[in-house]
Amino acid sequence: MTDLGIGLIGYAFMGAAHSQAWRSAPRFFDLPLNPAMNVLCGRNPEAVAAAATKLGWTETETDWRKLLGRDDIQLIDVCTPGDSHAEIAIAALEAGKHVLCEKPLANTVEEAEAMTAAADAAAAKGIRSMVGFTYRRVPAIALARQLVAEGKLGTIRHVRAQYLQDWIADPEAPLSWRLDKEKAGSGALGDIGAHIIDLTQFITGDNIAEVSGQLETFVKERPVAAEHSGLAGTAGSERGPVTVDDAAVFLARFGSGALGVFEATRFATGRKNAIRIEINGSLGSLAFDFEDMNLLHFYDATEDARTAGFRRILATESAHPYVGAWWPPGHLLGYEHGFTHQVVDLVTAIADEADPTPSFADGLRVQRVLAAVEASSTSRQWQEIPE
Ligand code: SOE
Repeated sequence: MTDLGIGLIGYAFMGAAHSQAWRSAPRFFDLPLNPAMNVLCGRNPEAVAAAATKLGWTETETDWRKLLGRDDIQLIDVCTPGDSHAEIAIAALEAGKHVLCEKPLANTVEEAEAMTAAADAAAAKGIRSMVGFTYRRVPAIALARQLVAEGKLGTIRHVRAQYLQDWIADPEAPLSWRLDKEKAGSGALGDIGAHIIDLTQFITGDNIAEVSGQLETFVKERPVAAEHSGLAGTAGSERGPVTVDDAAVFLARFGSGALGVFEATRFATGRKNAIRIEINGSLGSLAFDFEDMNLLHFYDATEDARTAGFRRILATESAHPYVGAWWPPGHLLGYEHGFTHQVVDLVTAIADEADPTPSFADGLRVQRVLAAVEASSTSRQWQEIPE
């Protein structure tokens, strides 16, 4: 089978998640190309070498530009903070490499536009790109999309979406790159709000047309982290400013007229990674919570009122999206499986010479919603999302 040589840039949380996906995808799914884990790239030579051994990469590089000239690399996987996404992804596409880029696509709309233009130019030459909104590939979420696309919910009226975490609720939790606007672009809004914007647009097949929102930074200074690698480092005695939002809330109106209520926060004490989505349509409703990610709740409003009620669907049957390649019914899947499914769909699209989704254009659409929420928070006015 033909190899698809992979060069992965970044080896912290996302680098590890993507590495396990590249490792596991060909072992559970029959892929049309063989992902070869050729090169892991990071700036610190010792640290990247140790990570490569642990995560299963053959070689390392310390300069990402070197990957672009290598004949054994056909795909660049970008797992760096947002401030380098545009530069790396555009250079890679121009060098003829397929690109998988972590979310949010970029730190600004301008960068996302330039990336989308580069992706379109590359697509004309058969070079593919995808943005890593992995939660689309949780089987229960993919099933939700199927049910909506089949018309089971009828006309969508309400979209309720929350992404709740609490990892910086403690004011003494140290600064990390995710709390630095230069590196991350925004805070809870772009890091986790971006996921629920993408998920609700994906499930409903509809785009957000306008928003009215508010951002808040509850803790404005924090201990400087000794090390800026993962979600948080080790606290030192020095303090520094938090330059991003801790929480974002917004109202939305979708193109179809459906109303949306969104909330993204890192201050929901007790909620670790609760992505909660509820959609109400004229014929029924769907509800999902990532902290119970194998379940999808479905209410069929056309059923006999005496016996109708929310049905708890355990999305672990081989008839459910992606599940057939894994375990028997009831043997649950986890966070990492979404990353594996992402790789499966990307590799399949490359082999089929098809454009994978979510595309950079989808990432740009999310970026425009993020920018509109920020603008609305400042102006205290509703903001339209340009098409
Ligand atoms: C940190 O808030 C984070 O890792 C996000 O960056 C991810 O996208 C999300 O999946 C989990 O939380």
